[in-house]
Amino acid sequence: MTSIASYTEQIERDGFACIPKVLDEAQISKLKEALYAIARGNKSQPYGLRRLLEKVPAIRNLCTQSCIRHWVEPILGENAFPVRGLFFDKTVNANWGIRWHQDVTIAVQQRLEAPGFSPWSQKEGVCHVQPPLEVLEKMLALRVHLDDTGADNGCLWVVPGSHRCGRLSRQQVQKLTERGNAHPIPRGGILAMKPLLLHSSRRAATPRHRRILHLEFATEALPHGLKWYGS
Ligand SMILES: O=C(O)CCC(=O)C(=O)O
Repeated sequence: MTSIASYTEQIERDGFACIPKVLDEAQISKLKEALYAIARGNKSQPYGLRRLLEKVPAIRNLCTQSCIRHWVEPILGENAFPVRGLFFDKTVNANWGIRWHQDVTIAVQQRLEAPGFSPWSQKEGVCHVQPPLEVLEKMLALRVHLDDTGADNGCLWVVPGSHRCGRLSRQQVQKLTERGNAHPIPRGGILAMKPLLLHSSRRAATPRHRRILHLEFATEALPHGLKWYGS
């Protein structure tokens, strides 16, 4: 059982924490059903989906439930709100790896020129931008695991404490990755992480489903008239 005191300490010190048992089998089945309902009509099952808060009411609803708020509010406070929902899977047909990186992009409703917000990009028709560090520092992501995720099927690798180093240069990233380690999470578990934590994931050696909901939370409105896309 993870205590809130040790959880908040870990998030502060390491930038992440693993919580093994959060959702039960019934919750997991409902979420999978809701996810695949929006993907029906696709020939193959999706390995990545965006805009989940808008497309899947069950996922927006999950963000309000006590099993999730329990891990969000001690870090961001009771005014925390979800701002982005993504889905990632790895399968035999979509066995991908992702290089070491920090999550430095947020989704907003509309492009407005604002100091410190740059560069801009579009993903699935939604405006994305890199905000100043202080915006990212006040965010938290919960990666909700719908399958057992181990070192053999593409679990997350992280560099503990790297979230405290600001935006990292390519050289810093290369040096820090020597300290990276893998974090298997069982089905129903959560890996909570700060966006600036250096992380990566490898192609699965034994490809099988590795379904993860990546839910991002913030706690403050954006400055200069910008608005979070998902709020
Ligand atoms: O789910 C993964 O394996 C990696 C996803 C990722 O790197 C990200 O969300 O930034």
